[in-house]
Amino acid sequence: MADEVILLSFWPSMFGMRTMIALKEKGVKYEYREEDLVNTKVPLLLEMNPIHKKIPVLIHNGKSICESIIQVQYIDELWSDKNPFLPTDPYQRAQALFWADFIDKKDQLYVCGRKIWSTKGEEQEAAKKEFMEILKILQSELGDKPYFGGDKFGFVDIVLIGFYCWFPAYQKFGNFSIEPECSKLMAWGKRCMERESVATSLPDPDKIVGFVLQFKKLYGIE
Ligand code: GS8
Repeated sequence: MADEVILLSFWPSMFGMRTMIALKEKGVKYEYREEDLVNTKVPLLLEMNPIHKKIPVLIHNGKSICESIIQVQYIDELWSDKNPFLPTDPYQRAQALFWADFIDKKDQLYVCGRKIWSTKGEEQEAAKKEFMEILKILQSELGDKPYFGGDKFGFVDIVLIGFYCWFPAYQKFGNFSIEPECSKLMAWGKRCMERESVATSLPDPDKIVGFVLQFKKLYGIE
């Protein structure tokens, strides 16, 4: 029997993009269901992710897997014959998991990015500073390698790349520029965008800018 794979997500979500890229890298056929997070959450989302009630949710043959990093790891383990994301060497594997955890630790990159477009003054300045510090740490981990794991697009790339299409929005609403201090990281983003799985999963950055504008208006954020 063929696998039934459903992805509940929301198009601007960098977390949902991870799972989508992972499924595409493995060539897994799946049904995409867009969730309306602004209005009412559908019962299926609440049933499949009763703890966090968040997207993305991966539903594989009726069973749910929650949290994007765990989904990417699950996809890698289940469809292990094609394009492995995590290295097999235990030390390298631990390193990849460390960096994935670093990116999401206390939601740091996500929360700083959100503060950049939703706050002003001191709070916004602090968020921009922290955001750039995180990016610089990530850039130094990337070093001169084409991808975080070396020559091949892998786990950490999948975890981080969704933020790349948000960069123009962060820059516009935060009135700053990432490129001067993080040109290697920007080049990495461009490189990842050459992959079909990434190019077809990341929305147009202008669309993200439009989404943020709409969101700010809806919630009365100046
Ligand atoms: C984060 C998911 C998340 O924040 C993961 O899967 O990696 N750690 C989780 N999802 C958001 C949408 S992305 O902005 C979400 O579902 N929010 C709805 C809500 O909070 O009610």
